[in-house]
Amino acid sequence: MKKKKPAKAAFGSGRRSFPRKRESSLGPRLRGDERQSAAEPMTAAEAVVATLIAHGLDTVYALPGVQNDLLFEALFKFSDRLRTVHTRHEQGAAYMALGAALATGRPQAYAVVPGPGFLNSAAALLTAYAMNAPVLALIGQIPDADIGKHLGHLHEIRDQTGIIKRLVDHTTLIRSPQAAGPATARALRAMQTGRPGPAALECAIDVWGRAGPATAPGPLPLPAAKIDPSAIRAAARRLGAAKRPLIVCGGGAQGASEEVTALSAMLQAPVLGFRRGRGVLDSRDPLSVTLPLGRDLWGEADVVLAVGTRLLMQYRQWGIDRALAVIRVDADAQEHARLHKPAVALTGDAKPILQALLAELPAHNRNRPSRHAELAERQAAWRRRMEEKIAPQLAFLDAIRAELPEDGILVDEVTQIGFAARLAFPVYRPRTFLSPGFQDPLGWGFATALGAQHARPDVPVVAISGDGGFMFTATEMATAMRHRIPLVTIVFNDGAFGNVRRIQQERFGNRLIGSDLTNPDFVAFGKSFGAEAVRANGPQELRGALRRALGKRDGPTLIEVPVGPLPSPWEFIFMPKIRGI
Ligand SMILES: Cc1ncc(C[n+]2csc(CCOP(=O)(O)OP(=O)(O)O)c2C)c(N)n1
Ligand SMILES: [Mg+2]
Repeated sequence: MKKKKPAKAAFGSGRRSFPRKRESSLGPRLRGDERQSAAEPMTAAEAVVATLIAHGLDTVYALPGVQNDLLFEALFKFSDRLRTVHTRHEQGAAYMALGAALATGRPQAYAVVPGPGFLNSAAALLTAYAMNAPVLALIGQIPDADIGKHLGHLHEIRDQTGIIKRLVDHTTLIRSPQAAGPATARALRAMQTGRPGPAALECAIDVWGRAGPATAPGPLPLPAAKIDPSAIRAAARRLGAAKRPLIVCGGGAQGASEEVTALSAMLQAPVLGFRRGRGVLDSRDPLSVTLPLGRDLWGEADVVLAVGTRLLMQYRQWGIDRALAVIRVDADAQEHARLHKPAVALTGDAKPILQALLAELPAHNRNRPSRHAELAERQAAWRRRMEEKIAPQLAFLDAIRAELPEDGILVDEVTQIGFAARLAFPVYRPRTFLSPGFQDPLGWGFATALGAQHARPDVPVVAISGDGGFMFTATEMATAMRHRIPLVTIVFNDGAFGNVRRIQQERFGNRLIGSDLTNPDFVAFGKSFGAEAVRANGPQELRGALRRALGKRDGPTLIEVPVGPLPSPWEFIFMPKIRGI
C-alpha cells in the first residue's frame, strides 16, 4: 500500500520543533479559548496527538500495526510531550489506560489496530463503560473508501463502528485532517460531560497520514452545572428530619469525598462505600461501614442518600418498602428511576450537588447525638463474625494494609482475597481502592494496576490476583520491565479457578470441571523477565516481602503466595432480603 507522506510543516518538522509560543499554549492549566489554535498544515494523526497534548494527556497506551503506522509517526514526533507505552497485548493497553484513568480521575487514551486489535481491547473498554471511566480508544480502520465493502482487507471487521457504538456512547470516524482535532476535543468533552465514560475515535489507514490545514483545539467548555434549588431543599428537608439516615456511595462519589464526609458528620449518618464507593469516607471514620453492616443499616433506615451508585443490590437483594425514602444523586438522569422512583432526584456531578445540600441542610437538620460508639461496636461485631469465617483472607489483608502507605493504591481482582478486600480492607482515601465494579472481569487487575502505577508514580500501587486472573495479562510483566513500572503484584496461588472450583465442590457434588490449573513457577516466571520475584508463605512472610518490595521503586516485583482452598466469603456478600419482605 502506498502511504502518503505526512505533512512536514506541522509545528515545524522535528520532535522538538514546537514553536515556544505554541508550546506554552499547550499547558494543561490554560482554558479552552486560549488554546483554540489557528489552522496549520498537519496530518490527521498529528492533529489528534496535538489535541491530546492540548488537553493535558501525557501518555498513550498502545500496540502498533500497519493501519496505525502514521499515528505512531505522529506519536514519535511529539514524544517529548506525550509518552507512548507499548504493551504486549491490546487488552493490556486498554486496561492500563483504564487504571490510569481510575487512579488519576483524568482522561486517558489507548491506541489499537482495527478488528482483532480492537476486539482484544474490548473487555477493558466494556469495563471502562461500566465504571464510567474516561478512556479514549483510538482505533484504526481499513482504507476509508472501502469501509463497509467486505473486500477482506487486513483486520477488516463487519461494521466496526456499529460494534463500537454498542460499547461506548460517543464515537467518531475521522475522515480528514480538518476534522481530526475538533473530533478529538469533542470526544474528550463527551467523556467528561454528564455521566463520564469512554469514547472512541476511528481513523482509516490512509486518513491518519493525510495532510491539510488542521487545528489542535484545547478543552471545549463543559456545560455549567444546573442545580435545582427546590430539589435541594426537598432533599435537605427529608434528610434533616430523618431519624436513621444512611448514605450509600458508589464510584460516582469518588470526587466528592469532602462533601460526603461533612454530610455524614452533620447527619451522623453511616456511609456505606459500596464496591467502587469505598474510600470516599475514610474507613477509620466510625461512620464508615462496609457491606454486611450496610445491609443491616439499610434495613433500619428511613432516608437513604445514594450518591453515584446504581443501588441494584440494595433494591433487588435487600429490598425496598414505603417506609424508606431514597434521595438519589446521579450524573445520569436516566439512572434515578430504573428500578424505583426516588423520593428526590438530583441530577449532576456529585460534588456541587452535595455542596448545595450542605449549605441547605443546617436549616432543616435535627439535633443528633453521636452514633460513633454504636457503629464502632456494630462494625466490630461484624468483623468478629468475618474472622470466624474468612480469617485466612483477613490475615493477608491485614498484612497488606500494615505495609501499604495511607495514600498507596490497592487494585482488587476477582479472587478470594479480592472478595474479602471489598468487605474488609480499610481504605483511607478516595481512588486508592480500585475495584472493577459490576463487570468483575477476571484478569483485569495486573494490567489495570500497571496503568495506575504508571500514571501515579508518586504513590505505591499493589495488585492482588489469583493464579487464574494473573495469567490473563501476565505477559505484561514485559511491559512493566520495559517501562520500569514499580508495581508490586501479589499472586495468591491455589492452583485453581478457586471460586469456580469451590462452587463445583459445594453445589455440584464435587464434579470438578475446567477449574484446576497448571501454573508456571511464578517466581521463576517473574525472574525470567528480570523482575524481582519472591515466594511468601503466609501473612507474616507476605508482610516482610511487601516491605522490601515497597522500598524498591526501580521496577516491578512479583510476590507469589501459595494458598490452599480458602473459605467462602459469599454469605457476607449475597445477603438475604431485609426490607419489603
Ligand atoms: C472475564 C471473566 N471470565 C470468567 C469469569 C468467571 N470467574 C470468576 S472468578 C473465577 C476464578 C478465579 O480464579 P483465580 O484468579 O485463580 O482466583 P481464586 O478464586 O482462585 O482466588 C472465574 C473463572 C470472570 N469473572 N470474568
Ligand atoms: Mg486461584
